[in-house]
Amino acid sequence: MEISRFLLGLCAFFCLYRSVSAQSTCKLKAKFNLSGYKNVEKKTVVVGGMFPIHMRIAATDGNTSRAPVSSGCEGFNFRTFRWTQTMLFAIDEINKRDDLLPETDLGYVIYDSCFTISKAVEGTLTYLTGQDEAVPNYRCGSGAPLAALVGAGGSDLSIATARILGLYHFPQVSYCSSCSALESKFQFPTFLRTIPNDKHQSTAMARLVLHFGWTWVGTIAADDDYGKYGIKDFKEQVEEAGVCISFSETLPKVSSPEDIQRIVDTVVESTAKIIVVFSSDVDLSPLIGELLRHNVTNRTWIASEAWITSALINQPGVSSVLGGTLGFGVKRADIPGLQRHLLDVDPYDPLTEEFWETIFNCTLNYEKALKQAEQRATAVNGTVSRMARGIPDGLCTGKESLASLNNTYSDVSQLRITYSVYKAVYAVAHALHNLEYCVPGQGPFTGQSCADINNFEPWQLMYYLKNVRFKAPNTDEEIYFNDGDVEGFYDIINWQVNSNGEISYVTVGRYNGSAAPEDSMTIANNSIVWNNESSLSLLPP
Ligand code: TCR
Repeated sequence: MEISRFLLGLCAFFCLYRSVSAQSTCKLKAKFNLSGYKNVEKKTVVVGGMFPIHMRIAATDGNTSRAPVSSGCEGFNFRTFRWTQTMLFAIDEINKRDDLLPETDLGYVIYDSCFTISKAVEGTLTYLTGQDEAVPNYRCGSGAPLAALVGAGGSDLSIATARILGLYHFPQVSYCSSCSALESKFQFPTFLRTIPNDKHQSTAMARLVLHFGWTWVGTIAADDDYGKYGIKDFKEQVEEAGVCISFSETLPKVSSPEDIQRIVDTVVESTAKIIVVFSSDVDLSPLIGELLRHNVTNRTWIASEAWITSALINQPGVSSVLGGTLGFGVKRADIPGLQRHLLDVDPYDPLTEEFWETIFNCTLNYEKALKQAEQRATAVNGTVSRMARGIPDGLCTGKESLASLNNTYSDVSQLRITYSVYKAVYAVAHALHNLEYCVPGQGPFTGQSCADINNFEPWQLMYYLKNVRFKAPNTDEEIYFNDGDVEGFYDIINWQVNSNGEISYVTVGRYNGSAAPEDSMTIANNSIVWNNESSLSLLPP
Protein backbone atom coordinates (compact mmCIF):
# COMPACT_ATOMS: atom_id res chain seq x y z
CA MET A 1 0.00 0.00 0.00
CA GLU A 2 1.38 3.39 -0.94
CA ILE A 3 1.22 5.87 1.86
CA SER A 4 2.69 9.30 1.98
CA ARG A 5 5.48 9.18 4.51
CA PHE A 6 4.33 12.42 5.92
CA LEU A 7 0.87 11.03 6.55
CA LEU A 8 2.37 7.87 7.94
CA GLY A 9 4.38 9.94 10.36
CA LEU A 10 1.42 12.01 11.33
CA CYS A 11 -0.75 8.98 11.85
CA ALA A 12 2.02 7.23 13.68
CA PHE A 13 2.32 10.15 16.05
CA PHE A 14 -1.36 10.18 16.59
CA CYS A 15 -1.53 6.49 17.33
CA LEU A 16 1.63 6.70 19.36
CA TYR A 17 -0.11 8.65 22.03
CA ARG A 18 -2.99 6.23 22.05
CA SER A 19 -0.95 3.11 22.18
CA VAL A 20 1.44 4.31 24.83
CA SER A 21 -1.31 5.53 27.05
CA ALA A 22 -3.31 2.40 26.39
CA GLN A 23 -0.44 0.17 27.36
CA SER A 24 -1.48 -0.01 30.94
CA THR A 25 -4.78 -1.58 30.00
CA CYS A 26 -3.85 -3.97 27.22
CA LYS A 27 -3.90 -7.67 27.92
CA LEU A 28 -1.70 -10.35 26.53
CA LYS A 29 -3.21 -12.19 23.64
CA ALA A 30 -0.48 -12.83 21.16
CA LYS A 31 1.77 -15.84 21.23
CA PHE A 32 4.66 -15.54 18.87
CA ASN A 33 7.18 -18.07 19.83
CA LEU A 34 10.59 -17.74 18.40
CA SER A 35 11.21 -21.31 17.55
CA GLY A 36 8.46 -23.36 19.01
CA TYR A 37 10.02 -25.06 22.01
CA LYS A 38 8.58 -22.72 24.54
CA ASN A 39 5.74 -23.30 26.86
CA VAL A 40 2.69 -22.01 25.03
CA GLU A 41 1.08 -20.89 28.24
CA LYS A 42 3.85 -18.47 29.07
CA LYS A 43 3.33 -14.78 28.76
CA THR A 44 5.34 -12.87 26.23
CA VAL A 45 7.10 -9.55 26.28
CA VAL A 46 8.32 -8.06 23.03
CA VAL A 47 11.81 -6.66 22.65
CA GLY A 48 12.44 -4.38 19.70
CA GLY A 49 15.66 -4.60 17.74
CA MET A 50 16.98 -2.08 15.27
CA PHE A 51 20.00 -2.82 13.09
CA PRO A 52 21.54 -1.13 10.05
CA ILE A 53 21.10 -4.26 7.93
CA HIS A 54 21.38 -2.23 4.73
CA MET A 55 23.97 0.45 4.16
CA ARG A 56 21.79 3.19 2.68
CA ILE A 57 18.34 4.03 1.41
CA ALA A 58 17.73 3.93 -2.31
CA ALA A 59 17.72 7.29 -4.06
CA THR A 60 14.29 8.64 -4.89
CA ASP A 61 13.57 10.65 -8.01
CA GLY A 62 12.00 13.50 -6.05
CA ASN A 63 8.87 13.37 -8.22
CA THR A 64 6.05 15.08 -6.37
CA SER A 65 3.31 14.35 -8.88
CA ARG A 66 2.59 10.95 -7.42
CA ALA A 67 2.27 9.63 -3.91
CA PRO A 68 5.70 8.96 -2.44
CA VAL A 69 6.46 5.60 -0.92
CA SER A 70 8.76 4.83 1.94
CA SER A 71 12.24 4.42 0.46
CA GLY A 72 13.66 0.99 -0.13
CA CYS A 73 17.13 0.11 1.13
CA GLU A 74 20.22 -1.22 -0.62
CA GLY A 75 23.69 -2.56 0.07
CA PHE A 76 23.19 -5.63 2.25
CA ASN A 77 25.62 -5.64 5.17
CA PHE A 78 26.73 -9.10 6.29
CA ARG A 79 28.43 -7.84 9.42
CA THR A 80 25.37 -6.09 10.79
CA PHE A 81 23.23 -9.06 9.83
CA ARG A 82 25.43 -11.10 12.17
CA TRP A 83 24.56 -8.58 14.92
CA THR A 84 20.88 -9.04 14.12
CA GLN A 85 21.14 -12.80 14.30
CA THR A 86 22.99 -12.45 17.60
CA MET A 87 19.98 -10.73 19.11
CA LEU A 88 17.79 -13.63 17.99
CA PHE A 89 20.35 -16.09 19.34
CA ALA A 90 20.40 -14.36 22.72
CA ILE A 91 16.60 -14.32 22.90
CA ASP A 92 16.53 -17.99 22.00
CA GLU A 93 19.08 -18.76 24.68
CA ILE A 94 17.20 -16.77 27.33
CA ASN A 95 13.92 -18.44 26.42
CA LYS A 96 15.49 -21.84 27.00
CA ARG A 97 16.81 -20.97 30.45
CA ASP A 98 15.04 -21.91 33.67
CA ASP A 99 16.82 -19.38 35.82
CA LEU A 100 16.24 -16.23 33.80
CA LEU A 101 12.66 -15.24 33.06
CA PRO A 102 11.45 -18.83 33.54
CA GLU A 103 7.80 -17.87 33.29
CA THR A 104 8.03 -15.33 30.50
CA ASP A 105 9.01 -15.58 26.85
CA LEU A 106 10.77 -12.89 24.94
CA GLY A 107 9.37 -12.15 21.51
CA TYR A 108 10.98 -9.76 19.12
CA VAL A 109 10.42 -7.32 16.30
CA ILE A 110 13.36 -6.38 14.14
CA TYR A 111 13.66 -3.15 12.16
CA ASP A 112 16.21 -2.25 9.55
CA SER A 113 17.44 1.30 10.06
CA CYS A 114 19.38 1.19 6.77
CA PHE A 115 22.06 3.39 8.39
CA THR A 116 19.67 6.29 7.88
CA ILE A 117 18.01 8.58 10.41
CA SER A 118 14.64 8.72 8.64
CA LYS A 119 14.36 4.93 8.60
CA ALA A 120 15.32 4.69 12.25
CA VAL A 121 12.62 7.20 13.16
CA GLU A 122 10.10 5.39 11.00
CA GLY A 123 10.99 2.09 12.70
CA THR A 124 10.70 3.58 16.17
CA LEU A 125 7.26 4.98 15.48
CA THR A 126 6.19 1.70 13.94
CA TYR A 127 7.43 -0.19 16.98
CA LEU A 128 5.64 2.02 19.44
CA THR A 129 2.42 2.12 17.50
CA GLY A 130 2.29 -1.37 16.06
CA GLN A 131 1.51 0.11 12.63
CA ASP A 132 3.29 -2.44 10.55
CA GLU A 133 2.86 -1.21 6.98
CA ALA A 134 6.47 -0.27 6.58
CA VAL A 135 7.88 -3.37 8.19
CA PRO A 136 8.02 -6.57 6.18
CA ASN A 137 9.29 -8.75 8.98
CA TYR A 138 6.89 -7.68 11.65
CA ARG A 139 6.71 -10.64 13.94
CA CYS A 140 4.11 -10.13 16.53
CA GLY A 141 0.47 -9.56 16.92
CA SER A 142 -0.40 -6.66 19.14
CA GLY A 143 -1.23 -6.82 22.80
CA ALA A 144 1.98 -8.01 24.40
CA PRO A 145 3.91 -5.41 26.38
CA LEU A 146 6.89 -3.84 24.65
CA ALA A 147 10.05 -4.09 26.69
CA ALA A 148 12.79 -1.87 25.30
CA LEU A 149 14.38 -1.03 21.99
CA VAL A 150 17.79 -2.57 21.36
CA GLY A 151 19.44 -0.30 18.81
CA ALA A 152 19.48 1.77 16.68
CA GLY A 153 22.97 1.52 15.16
CA GLY A 154 25.03 4.64 14.56
CA SER A 155 24.89 7.51 17.06
CA ASP A 156 23.06 9.87 14.75
CA LEU A 157 20.28 7.30 14.45
CA SER A 158 20.15 6.72 18.19
CA ILE A 159 20.07 10.43 18.91
CA ALA A 160 16.95 10.68 16.77
CA THR A 161 15.24 7.59 18.18
CA ALA A 162 16.24 8.36 21.78
CA ARG A 163 14.49 11.71 21.55
CA ILE A 164 11.24 10.03 20.55
CA LEU A 165 11.57 7.18 23.03
CA GLY A 166 12.56 9.59 25.78
CA LEU A 167 9.29 11.43 25.33
CA TYR A 168 7.49 8.26 26.33
CA HIS A 169 10.01 7.26 29.02
CA PHE A 170 10.69 4.21 26.91
CA PRO A 171 14.06 2.53 27.46
CA GLN A 172 16.56 2.12 24.64
CA VAL A 173 19.68 0.00 25.02
CA SER A 174 22.23 0.64 22.33
CA TYR A 175 24.97 -1.79 21.34
CA CYS A 176 26.90 0.54 19.09
CA SER A 177 26.02 4.21 19.52
CA SER A 178 29.11 5.44 21.26
CA CYS A 179 29.00 9.21 20.68
CA SER A 180 29.75 11.30 23.75
CA ALA A 181 26.72 13.52 23.05
CA LEU A 182 24.47 10.63 24.10
CA GLU A 183 25.74 10.82 27.66
CA SER A 184 23.43 13.73 28.45
CA LYS A 185 20.71 12.29 30.64
CA PHE A 186 18.92 15.61 30.38
CA GLN A 187 18.48 15.15 26.63
CA PHE A 188 18.34 11.36 26.50
CA PRO A 189 16.83 10.26 29.80
CA THR A 190 16.03 6.67 28.78
CA PHE A 191 19.14 5.91 26.74
CA LEU A 192 21.60 3.26 27.93
CA ARG A 193 24.40 1.50 26.07
CA THR A 194 26.65 -1.52 26.29
CA ILE A 195 29.41 0.08 24.20
CA PRO A 196 31.75 2.53 25.94
CA ASN A 197 31.31 6.26 25.55
CA ASP A 198 33.67 7.58 22.85
CA LYS A 199 35.13 10.16 25.20
CA HIS A 200 37.33 7.31 26.42
CA GLN A 201 38.36 6.42 22.91
CA SER A 202 39.20 10.00 21.93
CA THR A 203 41.32 10.30 25.04
CA ALA A 204 42.97 6.98 24.30
CA MET A 205 43.81 8.11 20.76
CA ALA A 206 45.27 11.34 22.08
CA ARG A 207 47.31 9.38 24.61
CA LEU A 208 48.58 7.15 21.83
CA VAL A 209 49.72 10.13 19.77
CA LEU A 210 51.47 11.67 22.75
CA HIS A 211 52.97 8.33 23.75
CA PHE A 212 54.79 8.05 20.43
CA GLY A 213 55.70 11.70 20.36
CA TRP A 214 53.97 12.38 17.05
CA THR A 215 53.69 16.11 16.52
CA TRP A 216 52.05 16.35 13.15
CA VAL A 217 48.82 14.47 12.44
CA GLY A 218 45.97 14.61 9.93
CA THR A 219 42.37 13.77 10.82
CA ILE A 220 39.50 12.32 8.84
CA ALA A 221 35.99 12.13 10.30
CA ALA A 222 32.70 10.69 9.13
CA ASP A 223 30.03 13.29 8.50
CA ASP A 224 27.95 12.20 11.47
CA ASP A 225 27.88 12.61 15.23
CA TYR A 226 30.26 9.71 15.71
CA GLY A 227 32.94 11.22 13.50
CA LYS A 228 32.45 14.84 14.46
CA TYR A 229 32.38 14.44 18.24
CA GLY A 230 35.07 11.75 18.21
CA ILE A 231 37.54 13.91 16.27
CA LYS A 232 36.62 17.07 18.15
CA ASP A 233 37.36 15.46 21.53
CA PHE A 234 40.60 14.02 20.15
CA LYS A 235 41.75 17.30 18.65
CA GLU A 236 41.08 19.31 21.78
CA GLN A 237 43.30 17.03 23.78
CA VAL A 238 46.24 16.78 21.39
CA GLU A 239 46.22 20.45 20.50
CA GLU A 240 46.42 21.33 24.16
CA ALA A 241 49.54 19.21 24.31
CA GLY A 242 51.11 21.06 21.36
CA VAL A 243 50.44 18.62 18.54
CA CYS A 244 49.66 20.24 15.18
CA ILE A 245 46.73 19.14 13.07
CA SER A 246 47.92 19.37 9.49
CA PHE A 247 44.53 18.68 7.91
CA SER A 248 40.96 17.83 8.96
CA GLU A 249 38.79 16.20 6.34
CA THR A 250 35.19 14.99 6.44
CA LEU A 251 34.05 11.88 4.58
CA PRO A 252 30.90 12.33 2.50
CA LYS A 253 27.76 10.46 3.66
CA VAL A 254 26.35 10.23 0.17
CA SER A 255 28.62 8.91 -2.57
CA SER A 256 30.74 11.79 -3.88
CA PRO A 257 33.79 10.84 -5.99
CA GLU A 258 34.96 14.49 -6.06
CA ASP A 259 35.07 14.73 -2.28
CA ILE A 260 36.91 11.43 -2.05
CA GLN A 261 39.41 12.61 -4.66
CA ARG A 262 39.98 15.82 -2.72
CA ILE A 263 40.70 13.86 0.45
CA VAL A 264 43.14 11.60 -1.39
CA ASP A 265 44.95 14.69 -2.73
CA THR A 266 45.13 16.16 0.76
CA VAL A 267 46.56 12.94 2.18
CA VAL A 268 49.11 12.67 -0.62
CA GLU A 269 50.24 16.27 -0.35
CA SER A 270 50.37 16.48 3.41
CA THR A 271 53.59 15.95 5.28
CA ALA A 272 51.64 14.34 8.12
CA LYS A 273 52.26 10.62 8.06
CA ILE A 274 49.96 9.84 10.97
CA ILE A 275 46.29 9.94 10.05
CA VAL A 276 43.52 9.50 12.60
CA VAL A 277 40.21 8.27 11.18
CA PHE A 278 37.00 8.36 13.20
CA SER A 279 34.41 6.74 10.94
CA SER A 280 32.24 3.71 10.40
CA ASP A 281 33.57 1.19 7.91
CA VAL A 282 30.71 1.89 5.50
CA ASP A 283 31.59 5.57 5.18
CA LEU A 284 35.33 4.96 5.03
CA SER A 285 35.39 2.21 2.45
CA PRO A 286 35.15 4.42 -0.72
CA LEU A 287 38.20 6.39 0.45
CA ILE A 288 40.22 3.23 1.05
CA GLY A 289 39.39 2.06 -2.49
CA GLU A 290 40.71 5.32 -3.91
CA LEU A 291 43.85 5.30 -1.73
CA LEU A 292 44.60 1.83 -3.02
CA ARG A 293 44.17 2.97 -6.60
CA HIS A 294 46.65 5.77 -5.97
CA ASN A 295 48.90 3.46 -4.00
CA VAL A 296 49.16 5.88 -1.09
CA THR A 297 51.61 4.04 1.14
CA ASN A 298 53.98 5.02 3.90
CA ARG A 299 51.32 6.32 6.28
CA THR A 300 50.28 5.10 9.71
CA TRP A 301 46.54 4.99 10.13
CA ILE A 302 44.96 5.30 13.55
CA ALA A 303 41.62 3.52 13.53
CA SER A 304 38.50 4.09 15.56
CA GLU A 305 36.67 1.04 16.85
CA ALA A 306 34.14 0.99 13.98
CA TRP A 307 36.65 -0.03 11.31
CA ILE A 308 39.49 -1.66 13.21
CA THR A 309 38.20 -5.21 12.66
CA SER A 310 35.99 -4.60 9.65
CA ALA A 311 36.07 -7.00 6.72
CA LEU A 312 34.71 -4.20 4.56
CA ILE A 313 38.00 -2.33 5.03
CA ASN A 314 40.33 -5.29 5.46
CA GLN A 315 39.90 -6.55 1.89
CA PRO A 316 42.54 -8.51 0.02
CA GLY A 317 45.27 -6.17 -1.20
CA VAL A 318 44.94 -3.38 1.36
CA SER A 319 48.07 -4.35 3.25
CA SER A 320 50.36 -2.00 1.31
CA VAL A 321 48.20 0.94 2.32
CA LEU A 322 46.84 -0.15 5.70
CA GLY A 323 49.42 -2.58 7.09
CA GLY A 324 50.67 -1.23 10.42
CA THR A 325 47.34 0.38 11.29
CA LEU A 326 46.86 0.91 14.99
CA GLY A 327 43.47 1.29 16.59
CA PHE A 328 40.97 0.52 19.28
CA GLY A 329 38.58 -2.36 19.60
CA VAL A 330 35.90 -2.75 22.27
CA LYS A 331 35.99 -5.84 24.46
CA ARG A 332 35.66 -9.07 22.56
CA ALA A 333 34.23 -12.35 23.78
CA ASP A 334 33.56 -15.85 22.59
CA ILE A 335 29.89 -16.71 22.46
CA PRO A 336 29.53 -20.48 22.49
CA GLY A 337 26.79 -21.72 20.19
CA LEU A 338 26.56 -18.51 18.21
CA GLN A 339 28.35 -19.79 15.14
CA ARG A 340 26.08 -22.77 15.00
CA HIS A 341 23.06 -20.51 15.17
CA LEU A 342 24.49 -18.35 12.39
CA LEU A 343 25.06 -21.33 10.15
CA ASP A 344 21.68 -22.88 10.88
CA VAL A 345 19.45 -20.01 9.78
CA ASP A 346 16.38 -20.94 7.78
CA PRO A 347 16.65 -19.52 4.24
CA TYR A 348 12.88 -19.27 3.91
CA ASP A 349 12.42 -17.12 7.01
CA PRO A 350 11.32 -13.65 5.83
CA LEU A 351 14.18 -12.14 7.77
CA THR A 352 16.74 -14.36 6.08
CA GLU A 353 15.56 -14.49 2.47
CA GLU A 354 17.42 -11.48 1.18
CA PHE A 355 20.53 -12.46 3.09
CA TRP A 356 20.48 -15.90 1.52
CA GLU A 357 19.87 -14.61 -1.98
CA THR A 358 22.63 -12.02 -1.66
CA ILE A 359 25.24 -14.28 -0.16
CA PHE A 360 24.66 -17.09 -2.65
CA ASN A 361 23.69 -14.87 -5.56
CA CYS A 362 20.55 -16.86 -6.32
CA THR A 363 16.78 -16.50 -6.03
CA LEU A 364 14.66 -18.46 -3.57
CA ASN A 365 11.31 -17.92 -5.20
CA TYR A 366 10.66 -20.26 -8.14
CA GLU A 367 8.55 -17.85 -10.21
CA LYS A 368 10.99 -15.02 -9.68
CA ALA A 369 13.96 -17.19 -10.63
CA LEU A 370 12.15 -18.34 -13.77
CA LYS A 371 11.39 -14.79 -14.79
CA GLN A 372 14.97 -13.71 -14.23
CA ALA A 373 16.30 -16.67 -16.22
CA GLU A 374 13.96 -15.75 -19.07
CA GLN A 375 15.13 -12.16 -18.98
CA ARG A 376 18.72 -13.30 -19.13
CA ALA A 377 17.99 -15.64 -22.06
CA THR A 378 16.19 -12.83 -23.89
CA ALA A 379 19.08 -10.49 -23.36
CA VAL A 380 21.47 -13.06 -24.85
CA ASN A 381 19.51 -14.26 -27.94
CA GLY A 382 17.38 -11.20 -28.46
CA THR A 383 14.29 -13.39 -28.87
CA VAL A 384 11.43 -13.57 -26.49
CA SER A 385 11.01 -17.21 -25.79
CA ARG A 386 9.26 -18.90 -22.93
CA MET A 387 11.77 -21.21 -21.37
CA ALA A 388 10.84 -24.78 -20.73
CA ARG A 389 9.63 -24.96 -17.15
CA GLY A 390 12.31 -26.85 -15.37
CA ILE A 391 14.64 -25.75 -12.68
CA PRO A 392 15.65 -22.26 -13.74
CA ASP A 393 19.28 -21.24 -13.49
CA GLY A 394 19.83 -19.11 -10.46
CA LEU A 395 17.20 -20.79 -8.28
CA CYS A 396 18.53 -21.35 -4.76
CA THR A 397 18.11 -24.87 -3.49
CA GLY A 398 17.88 -23.66 0.11
CA LYS A 399 20.55 -26.24 0.91
CA GLU A 400 23.52 -24.07 -0.01
CA SER A 401 26.21 -24.31 2.62
CA LEU A 402 27.01 -21.21 4.65
CA ALA A 403 29.88 -23.01 6.33
CA SER A 404 31.74 -23.33 3.04
CA LEU A 405 31.79 -19.58 2.51
CA ASN A 406 34.43 -17.37 3.97
CA ASN A 407 32.16 -14.51 4.92
CA THR A 408 32.31 -11.99 7.73
CA TYR A 409 28.74 -13.01 8.63
CA SER A 410 29.82 -16.32 10.12
CA ASP A 411 33.29 -15.23 11.24
CA VAL A 412 33.18 -15.37 15.03
CA SER A 413 36.81 -14.53 15.68
CA GLN A 414 36.22 -10.84 16.47
CA LEU A 415 32.96 -10.66 18.38
CA ARG A 416 33.10 -7.12 19.67
CA ILE A 417 29.97 -5.19 18.67
CA THR A 418 28.37 -8.62 18.41
CA TYR A 419 29.20 -9.18 22.09
CA SER A 420 27.79 -5.74 22.83
CA VAL A 421 24.49 -6.77 21.19
CA TYR A 422 24.50 -9.92 23.29
CA LYS A 423 25.00 -7.88 26.47
CA ALA A 424 22.23 -5.45 25.50
CA VAL A 425 19.68 -8.25 25.11
CA TYR A 426 20.78 -9.81 28.40
CA ALA A 427 20.48 -6.45 30.13
CA VAL A 428 16.85 -6.22 29.03
CA ALA A 429 16.19 -9.81 30.12
CA HIS A 430 17.74 -9.29 33.56
CA ALA A 431 15.79 -6.08 34.05
CA LEU A 432 12.55 -7.86 33.12
CA HIS A 433 13.43 -10.73 35.42
CA ASN A 434 14.01 -8.39 38.35
CA LEU A 435 10.78 -6.61 37.55
CA GLU A 436 8.86 -9.87 37.48
CA TYR A 437 10.30 -11.21 40.73
CA CYS A 438 9.93 -8.04 42.76
CA VAL A 439 8.72 -8.89 46.26
CA PRO A 440 5.34 -7.25 46.95
CA GLY A 441 5.62 -4.71 49.71
CA GLN A 442 9.37 -4.30 49.07
CA GLY A 443 9.19 -2.85 45.60
CA PRO A 444 10.95 0.30 44.43
CA PHE A 445 7.86 2.25 43.44
CA THR A 446 5.53 4.46 45.44
CA GLY A 447 4.40 2.73 48.61
CA GLN A 448 7.01 -0.04 48.11
CA SER A 449 4.90 -1.37 45.29
CA CYS A 450 6.07 -3.57 42.41
CA ALA A 451 5.35 -3.49 38.70
CA ASP A 452 3.37 -6.24 37.02
CA ILE A 453 5.16 -8.10 34.22
CA ASN A 454 1.83 -8.46 32.39
CA ASN A 455 1.15 -4.82 32.46
CA PHE A 456 4.09 -2.57 33.25
CA GLU A 457 4.95 0.94 32.25
CA PRO A 458 8.12 1.69 30.27
CA TRP A 459 9.49 3.88 33.08
CA GLN A 460 9.14 0.99 35.51
CA LEU A 461 11.34 -1.17 33.30
CA MET A 462 13.73 1.78 33.06
CA TYR A 463 14.20 1.65 36.82
CA TYR A 464 15.28 -1.98 36.61
CA LEU A 465 17.51 -1.40 33.59
CA LYS A 466 19.37 1.37 35.36
CA ASN A 467 20.00 -0.95 38.27
CA VAL A 468 20.92 -4.24 36.57
CA ARG A 469 24.14 -5.98 37.43
CA PHE A 470 24.93 -9.22 35.67
CA LYS A 471 27.42 -11.27 33.74
CA ALA A 472 26.59 -12.57 30.29
CA PRO A 473 26.94 -16.37 30.00
CA ASN A 474 30.53 -17.65 29.81
CA THR A 475 32.08 -14.25 30.45
CA ASP A 476 33.78 -12.66 33.43
CA GLU A 477 32.78 -9.13 32.79
CA GLU A 478 30.33 -7.67 35.25
CA ILE A 479 27.95 -5.36 33.45
CA TYR A 480 26.18 -2.43 35.03
CA PHE A 481 25.27 1.05 33.93
CA ASN A 482 26.68 4.18 35.40
CA ASP A 483 24.41 6.95 34.19
CA GLY A 484 23.65 4.80 31.17
CA ASP A 485 27.29 4.14 30.33
CA VAL A 486 29.57 1.14 30.80
CA GLU A 487 33.29 1.19 31.52
CA GLY A 488 35.74 2.23 28.85
CA PHE A 489 37.81 -0.86 28.08
CA TYR A 490 39.60 -1.17 24.75
CA ASP A 491 42.13 -3.45 23.14
CA ILE A 492 44.81 -1.65 21.16
CA ILE A 493 45.02 -3.56 17.91
CA ASN A 494 47.78 -3.53 15.29
CA TRP A 495 47.33 -4.71 11.70
CA GLN A 496 50.24 -7.01 10.98
CA VAL A 497 50.81 -8.44 7.55
CA ASN A 498 51.54 -12.17 7.63
CA SER A 499 53.51 -14.18 5.09
CA ASN A 500 50.47 -14.61 2.82
CA GLY A 501 50.05 -10.87 2.61
CA GLU A 502 46.93 -11.09 4.78
CA ILE A 503 46.33 -8.85 7.73
CA SER A 504 46.01 -10.27 11.19
CA TYR A 505 44.73 -8.30 14.16
CA VAL A 506 47.29 -8.41 16.94
CA THR A 507 46.45 -6.99 20.35
CA VAL A 508 49.44 -4.89 21.40
CA GLY A 509 47.99 -3.09 24.38
CA ARG A 510 44.97 -2.14 26.43
CA TYR A 511 43.26 1.00 27.53
CA ASN A 512 41.01 1.33 30.54
CA GLY A 513 39.28 4.69 30.67
CA SER A 514 38.08 4.12 34.20
CA ALA A 515 41.54 3.66 35.70
CA ALA A 516 43.77 6.46 36.98
CA PRO A 517 45.49 8.24 34.04
CA GLU A 518 48.93 6.85 34.86
CA ASP A 519 47.61 3.26 34.82
CA SER A 520 45.08 3.50 32.06
CA MET A 521 47.20 2.57 29.02
CA THR A 522 49.55 -0.34 28.59
CA ILE A 523 51.22 -0.78 25.25
CA ALA A 524 53.98 -3.14 24.14
CA ASN A 525 56.01 -0.96 21.78
CA ASN A 526 58.13 -3.88 20.63
CA SER A 527 55.16 -5.93 19.49
CA ILE A 528 53.98 -3.27 17.05
CA VAL A 529 54.75 -3.74 13.38
CA TRP A 530 54.85 -0.45 11.50
CA ASN A 531 54.20 0.25 7.86
CA ASN A 532 56.49 3.21 7.42
CA GLU A 533 59.90 4.24 8.60
CA SER A 534 58.73 7.70 9.56
CA SER A 535 56.74 6.30 12.48
CA LEU A 536 59.76 4.33 13.56
CA SER A 537 61.99 7.35 13.56
CA LEU A 538 59.47 9.10 15.76
CA LEU A 539 59.46 6.38 18.36
CA PRO A 540 60.77 7.47 21.72
CA PRO A 541 64.37 6.40 22.20
N1 TCR B 1 29.82 3.71 17.18
C1 TCR B 1 29.43 4.37 15.96
C2 TCR B 1 28.87 3.43 14.92
C3 TCR B 1 29.65 2.21 14.88
C4 TCR B 1 29.73 1.23 13.87
C5 TCR B 1 30.62 0.25 14.36
C6 TCR B 1 29.15 1.12 12.62
C7 TCR B 1 30.47 1.78 15.91
N2 TCR B 1 31.06 0.60 15.58
C8 TCR B 1 30.95 -0.85 13.59
C9 TCR B 1 29.47 0.01 11.85
C10 TCR B 1 30.38 -0.95 12.31
C11 TCR B 1 30.71 2.60 17.11
C12 TCR B 1 28.45 5.45 16.27
O1 TCR B 1 27.91 6.06 15.34
O2 TCR B 1 28.27 5.70 17.44
